[in-house]
Amino acid sequence: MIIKKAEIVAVTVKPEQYPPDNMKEIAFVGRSNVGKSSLLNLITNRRKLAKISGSPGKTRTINFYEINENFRIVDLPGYGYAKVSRTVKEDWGPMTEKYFSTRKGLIKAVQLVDIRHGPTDKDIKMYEYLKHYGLDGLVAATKSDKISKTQIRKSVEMIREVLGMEETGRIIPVSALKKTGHDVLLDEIERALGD
Ligand SMILES: Nc1nc2c(ncn2[C@@H]2O[C@H](COP(=O)(O)OP(=O)(O)OP(=O)(O)O)[C@@H](O)[C@H]2O)c(=O)[nH]1
Ligand SMILES: [Mg+2]
Repeated sequence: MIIKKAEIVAVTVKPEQYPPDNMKEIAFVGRSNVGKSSLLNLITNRRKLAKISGSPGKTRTINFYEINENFRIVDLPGYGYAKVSRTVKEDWGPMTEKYFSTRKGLIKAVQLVDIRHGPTDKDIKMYEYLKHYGLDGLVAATKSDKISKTQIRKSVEMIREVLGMEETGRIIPVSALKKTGHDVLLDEIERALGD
């Protein structure tokens, strides 16, 4: 897939603000700071489409990006960051739950897991949650530039085991820094959109 056009169409905190439910959507989920916004910029080849920051918890809204006027990528707020205020943490559950439980166009999630640390308890819970909605099976293992090729292979196996992923599931190492893995991920997204 070649991304010719990518634009942000909505920054939302509640369903009334969502764009019309008339396109297929792919959600990006993962803990805060795992690299969701960076990966979005990488696959769309737009350096500043999604805001990136050194301070975790940057994305606190549900952001909708329209791709090729054909489908949307939805950047969800990161979970599991201890230092955000309690109100922000309390908002996370209901806000994302609303999206997952009501969105008809949502067909697949890309769950991001840090390749160095593997899945946290919250990542495992998230994977279960995605399974519940039939959205599981696609994981991007982020920041692959931080470890060696051998370690990448081991980590991918470990992530598969810890998440209890099925044979058909895919784990794709990606690096926003080295700009690798996004082509494979895009192929998988294209496949999901075509199914
Ligand atoms: N080395 C390396 N650093 C990365 C990579 N991807 C992201 N980062 C860094 O990780 C930090 C967080 O990246 P973001 O893309 O903002 O992460 P996020 O998941 O969107 O974070 P929230 O919006 O807080 O949920 C930034 O400092 C990025 O520069 C990568 O592939 N390699
Ligand atoms: Mg972000």
